[in-house]
Amino acid sequence: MPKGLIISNISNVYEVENIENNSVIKCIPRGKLKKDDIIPVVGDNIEFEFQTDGTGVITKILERRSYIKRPKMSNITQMIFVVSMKMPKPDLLLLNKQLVFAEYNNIKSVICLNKIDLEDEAMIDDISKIYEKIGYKTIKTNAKIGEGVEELCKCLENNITAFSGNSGVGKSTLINNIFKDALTAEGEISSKNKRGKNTTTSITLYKINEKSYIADTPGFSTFDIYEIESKDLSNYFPDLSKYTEDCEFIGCTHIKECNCGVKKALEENKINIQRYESYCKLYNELKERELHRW
Ligand SMILES: Nc1nc2c(ncn2[C@@H]2O[C@H](COP(=O)(O)OP(=O)(O)OP(=O)(O)O)[C@@H](O)[C@H]2O)c(=O)[nH]1
Ligand SMILES: [Mg+2]
Ligand SMILES: [Zn+2]
Repeated sequence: MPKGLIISNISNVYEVENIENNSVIKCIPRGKLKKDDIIPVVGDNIEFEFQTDGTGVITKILERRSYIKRPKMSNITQMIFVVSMKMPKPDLLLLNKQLVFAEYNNIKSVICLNKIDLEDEAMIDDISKIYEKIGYKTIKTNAKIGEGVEELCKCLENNITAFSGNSGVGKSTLINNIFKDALTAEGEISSKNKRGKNTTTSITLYKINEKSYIADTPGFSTFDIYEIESKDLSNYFPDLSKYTEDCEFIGCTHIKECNCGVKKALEENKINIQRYESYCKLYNELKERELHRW
């Protein structure tokens, strides 16, 4: 049975890259798949059967390494969180939420600070340092002229990478630049990956080389971390979780308790205040939802 990778999906039609020869086949899922409630998504490795008209039928979804619900995608190994330095201004609460999401889903994070041409270097460095200190890789880019794109390309190797960030931060511009880079090296990608300038509305995987793909995804504004229980949230803030063993109370929320290791570290400037505030805000959001569940 031929094997393939789902690279795009519009309603019931899936574009599948045939592993054997890289050709792209339009497929529909076999009816049975739906009854079992396993619906194929972009990123799925699948088995398919050819039909007489050259299209295919998806017969099996192979085991997923990771699965995210919104946007629906599987097997992502890395996320690049694009933050615009200006227009729109940096949304660090969203970034922190996205980093939690990636930690929770076991996906590697890279932070891309874009539109560096529009902001002071010192301001950009401040943000970069906060996240580098926690252990996140940050890359500074000016997508408009391709500055920093080479560094970005390096971390794409052997990954299925999804780009995420608010509308207008520059995801599509970055991805177009990455393809310009790949294009000069390999020439043929262009026609397969014709891309418009418009706001992205569906998920598509673009192939960079044999083992590397990138996904341009529509606005992730509804970034969903509600599966996480409030009591576990600090586990996904590596800069906070370092200090939770110093908390006096078991089940310390690090918000109101005294003798809290996290709050002590905050007072000693070992934790960035903006990160801590995001933690509190997200904690309260999760707690609120938990209360309304009953
Ligand atoms: N000055 C400057 N402008 C940029 C930069 N990167 C992107 N832009 C501009 O910002 C605007 C939005 O860029 P897009 O790449 O469409 O943003 P996007 O993140 O794909 O947006 P959505 O598809 O709506 O989610 C465009 O007008 C780009 O030309 C940059 O580094 N510097
Ligand atoms: Mg876009
Ligand atoms: Zn605590």
